[in-house]
Amino acid sequence: MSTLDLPGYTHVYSGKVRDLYAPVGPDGEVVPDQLLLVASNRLSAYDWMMSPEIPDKGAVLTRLSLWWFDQLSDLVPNHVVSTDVPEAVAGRAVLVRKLDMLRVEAIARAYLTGGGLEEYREKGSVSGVPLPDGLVDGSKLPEPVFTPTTKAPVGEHDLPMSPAEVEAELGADVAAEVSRLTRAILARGNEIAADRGVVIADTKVEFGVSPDGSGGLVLADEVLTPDSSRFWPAELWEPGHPQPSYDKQFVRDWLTSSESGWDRKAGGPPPELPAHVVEQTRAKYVEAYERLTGETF
Ligand code: Q0Z
Repeated sequence: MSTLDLPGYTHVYSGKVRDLYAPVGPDGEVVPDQLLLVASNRLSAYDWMMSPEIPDKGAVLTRLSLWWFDQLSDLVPNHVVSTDVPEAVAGRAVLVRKLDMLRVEAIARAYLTGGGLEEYREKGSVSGVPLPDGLVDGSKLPEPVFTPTTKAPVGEHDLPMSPAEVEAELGADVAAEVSRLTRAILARGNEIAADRGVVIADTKVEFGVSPDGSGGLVLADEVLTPDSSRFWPAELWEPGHPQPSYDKQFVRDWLTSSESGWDRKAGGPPPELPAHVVEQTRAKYVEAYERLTGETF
């Protein structure tokens, strides 16, 4: 994958769509308390990496995350140190405080869909929280629900965690704080997004703590982006069926159309995206950024 040669940094880890580097000091030693978080232009759909990449995706998501960190700064401190980064990743990388990350994926849902909908249909509840009768795919929940999962290794799928499992992992006090903050972040996100034509159905956030044990939870990683959340165009929101995805709908529609020639169930890789699908998808990321922030990308 794209392990870039960044002056002053060494590659440490790559996820599906982001890369982590460690700064190297003048003595050649790794700087132990910082990381460079680089957002790539890679896109996944149906659990496959698409080719070609989506121009500007990494920059749009990085700018959106930074904007959200500001909007959320009265709720929770964040890991951002600086946006002064190497030229090769300018605009799509952030220097951050290296934290001890909690081993829980902190997810909250404000609308019912996906795994939450499956549990509701079976049990009338989501993550053990009882919900009113009559909800359907896309229904707005009375209030955001905390639905944590395990952090599975790359390639594996995360599994739901019960409240008892989260408490065993974090302790009761930290578990309660993670739940409260995750729900508050999604509620604030939707307060802002509601005026701007975007619905944030659910989101995954990551928290860490200072390795020296001082201070409380710190919001890390990316926040309230289309990669970490389900964004829906508000004008198309209609409970009762699966909602179109803000960012990936053109890709999914093309991949599942006869035009692509792809047989998803045959198990082979998807074909190269045509230029018009790449351009429409780039435009959706930019549109989400511009709607939410009110700024031009
Ligand atoms: C984030 C991830 C990947 C990008 C570790 N502030 C932090 N301190 C310590 N660790 C992290 C952070 Cl954000 C951290 N991730 C997820 C994986 C590229 C982000 F490959 N993993």
